[in-house]
Amino acid sequence: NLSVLSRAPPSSEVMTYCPQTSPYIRGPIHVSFPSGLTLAQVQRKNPLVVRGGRYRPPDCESRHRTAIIIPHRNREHHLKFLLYYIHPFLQRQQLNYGIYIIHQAGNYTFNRAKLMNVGFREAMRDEDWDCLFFHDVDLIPEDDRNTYVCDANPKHAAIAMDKFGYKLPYNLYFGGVSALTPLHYLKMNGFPNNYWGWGGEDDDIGVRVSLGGMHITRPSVKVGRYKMIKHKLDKGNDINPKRFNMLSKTRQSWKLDGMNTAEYEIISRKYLPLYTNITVEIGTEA
Ligand code: UD2
Ligand code: MN
Repeated sequence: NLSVLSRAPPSSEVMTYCPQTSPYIRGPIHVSFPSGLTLAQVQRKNPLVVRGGRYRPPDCESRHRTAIIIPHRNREHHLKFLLYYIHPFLQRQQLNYGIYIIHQAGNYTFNRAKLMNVGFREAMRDEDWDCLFFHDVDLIPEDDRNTYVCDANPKHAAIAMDKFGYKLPYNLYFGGVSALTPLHYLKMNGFPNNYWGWGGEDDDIGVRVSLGGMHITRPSVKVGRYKMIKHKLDKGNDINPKRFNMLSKTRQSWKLDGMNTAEYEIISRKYLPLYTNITVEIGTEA
């Protein structure tokens, strides 16, 4: 009897999907930076977050699997505040999620974009994520209607930041926080590996989106709001003087440099209570 064979299993065996729109979304978030906050406190406030900074809704099957990839070195004070805000934020969105800190080993010049390539490959080893959020450590989302799920095209989520007067600084801007599916990422050959130091890599990534045959989508200015924790340029992340010259060549270089050529050595992989820490040796400029 076909009708019996094709019947769905009894509902006690499968959790039903979460609603399309989470009932826990609240809208604007008041962001402040409480002094004396500790990671132990953040942990206590997030009892359902498990080893490696992973979470799934307890009462329904999430429709989305999102990995947050955060390039990092020497910003523990920012990381603490990001974790404090981002865990409850993602839980209110009923996501199945994981947080990855990609920590650059050593003191050589910082390379944000290459760390993202490491994060992409290493996160995909853990789970078949359907969306990756590439996220600066110092950006705190100010509205939970800014959902951390992917669109049909690469999404630039940090459209409105306090440091730019809550306006998009220029149309091709792709810095801060962006979201791509694994397919998007591979279509644009990931991010460049050769931008050492501050600047340029975000614009290169923006150009790769269109070279990969895609376009940038964004949430509304009302929702895509972020506060950047104030800071100075880090030691070891001097402004890259070659950035304009390199940017003029992205069209020639994007297929020769990117995810297909990212070489690195994993120093350690630790599944900590609030995040997975991947410490990586990414080498030096050629
Ligand atoms: C802008 C962009 C950023 C990137 C950068 C140029 C914004 C909000 N963000 O950030 O996406 O394009 O310009 O490279 O406009 N980091 C460390 N340790 C370091 C240095 C950097 O962890 O020593 C990480 C950290 O996640 C940080 C990110 O790299 O948020 C970007 O560096 P930044 O915050 O110094 O640069 P910023 O704010 O000008
Ligand atoms: Mn910053």
